[in-house]
Amino acid sequence: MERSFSFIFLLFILPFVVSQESPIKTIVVLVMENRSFDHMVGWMKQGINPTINGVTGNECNPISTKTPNPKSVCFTNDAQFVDPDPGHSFEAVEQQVFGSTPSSFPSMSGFVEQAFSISPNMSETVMKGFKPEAVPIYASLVKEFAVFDRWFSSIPGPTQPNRLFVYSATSHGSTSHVKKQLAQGYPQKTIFDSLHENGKDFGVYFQNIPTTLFYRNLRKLKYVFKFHQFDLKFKKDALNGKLPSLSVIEPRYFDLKGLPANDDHPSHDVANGQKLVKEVYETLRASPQWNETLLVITYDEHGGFYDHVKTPFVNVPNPDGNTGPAPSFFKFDRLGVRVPTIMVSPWIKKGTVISGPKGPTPNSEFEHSSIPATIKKIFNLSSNFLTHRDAWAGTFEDVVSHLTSPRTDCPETLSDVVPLRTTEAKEDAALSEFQSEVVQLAAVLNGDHFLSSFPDEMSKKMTVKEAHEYTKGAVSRFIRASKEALKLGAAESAIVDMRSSLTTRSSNP
Ligand SMILES: *[C@@H]1O[C@@H](CO)[C@@H](O)[C@@H](O)[C@H]1NC(C)=O
Ligand SMILES: *[C@@H]1O[C@H](CO)[C@@H](O)[C@H](O)[C@H]1NC(C)=O
Ligand SMILES: *[C@@H]1O[C@H](CO)[C@@H](O)[C@H](O)[C@H]1NC(C)=O
Ligand SMILES: *[C@@H]1O[C@H](CO)[C@@H](O)[C@H](O)[C@H]1NC(C)=O
Repeated sequence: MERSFSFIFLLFILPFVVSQESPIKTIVVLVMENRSFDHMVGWMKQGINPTINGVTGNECNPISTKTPNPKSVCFTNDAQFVDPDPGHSFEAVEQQVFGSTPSSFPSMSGFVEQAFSISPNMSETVMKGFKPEAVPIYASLVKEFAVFDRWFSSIPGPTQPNRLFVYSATSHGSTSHVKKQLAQGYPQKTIFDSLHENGKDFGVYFQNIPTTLFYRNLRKLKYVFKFHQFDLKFKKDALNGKLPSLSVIEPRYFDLKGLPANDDHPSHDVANGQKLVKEVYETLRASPQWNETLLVITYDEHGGFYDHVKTPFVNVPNPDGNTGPAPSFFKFDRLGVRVPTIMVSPWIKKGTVISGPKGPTPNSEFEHSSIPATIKKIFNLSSNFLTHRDAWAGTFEDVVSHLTSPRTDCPETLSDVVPLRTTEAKEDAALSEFQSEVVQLAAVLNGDHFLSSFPDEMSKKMTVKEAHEYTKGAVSRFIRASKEALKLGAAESAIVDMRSSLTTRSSNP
């Protein structure tokens, strides 16, 4: 009875809902690195908005999940500059979420134990969150706009697989960083391809290197004009009202003196991440496109930092039939740890807190695949969903549907940010795992991956500063050669092969 009633009701309202256009014409996405929700914004429950599902300080983890009556470490609000990097491989996250005793229930009890296995100090580090004053830009944005307190990373694993989900709703079976696959480029369709098919534009504003080039399709000649240097083009395009339908901002991944990394990856200073968010916000706020803009800020994964919300594990669909490698053969049927997600638009009511989505299934959640799912909806793309995962993920177009006109009281500037780190960037340091993957990508763009010593040996010897120089050179050569190849009449679907800089080969053998 109730079912048929809602059916009639739906029929009645459907034509109205479908013809209602979103006020949003530009979506700007910024994905930061490796921090959990509780670590970045959990304490805003106390200081800013009690309806946020954050922390109280009563969240504790035992030092061991195996021995009886172990000591425990509780969550505190004194997060500071963190060096080094807590564990966040697939196996480390298993232990953080489930503890050491075999279990299928995510007790979120193994963070301290897993960190303790790295170093005793680390176990305290992972149980620290920032006071709102220490992340003043997020404090302002959470007060003024929307925070999502139930948004998960797409898989319980590290950076690259999670980043791949953001624009393609799958990691094509990767649960870790698979060097060969990263070098070849991942083959799956992306939301960029869907936008392109529908005549919509996109742009990637990068600082060191566009990691979106880990998708093979994005290396095709037809997309070469979509890549822009953030410093040269982002402000200019925004001020001229020229931002495309989807603008992706990639942070600086290398930490240099005078040009500090701003991706928030430990040990990078989150104050620099705050400065980047401030710059992006103020730029959009001053743009003639402001009234049509939605800014989405999220984190690829939790970076090993504690979060108290149980990771969803019921009816999460495998995206595309791929499973992970031995020994886990992960079925992609669980989500990763909760991460901070903040959204900004003059169409968002002040102080909005959004928890779970309203569908499309009873078990749907917000996770990174919600981004392509919502882009498809807001721009009414006729392309199919990318995988089963974005078809399932909650969409967030609703966040801009509660006002009848854009707000005029949004701050034009945000507060200044004080550095948390007192020392200089360590530009002579060895590369982190993530940075060495970036160098690997650069090596492919440069054609150097065919040399036997490359890139494994070379990236082991490189300092951060050298890697930055190398990467910068490789990206600009690749882009220049791609433009040249187009001019010479190469097929749009070709990818430049830098072995000989002006020859091309088809990407569809
Ligand atoms: C967060 O995760 C990657 C790099 O260290 C992973 O390898 C993981 O190490 C961390 N993320 C980054 C960007 O470094
Ligand atoms: C969305 O696209 C369909 C065709 O694919 C069209 O019939 C419909 O009117 C469009 N809706 C809006 C709001 O533009
Ligand atoms: C642990 O902390 C102590 C005191 O802060 C410090 O001296 C020591 O170097 C740290 N050890 C590690 C492994 O970080
Ligand atoms: C945005 O909309 C508001 C309210 O209608 C208006 O006052 C303001 O001038 C608009 N801003 C821009 C940049 O168009």
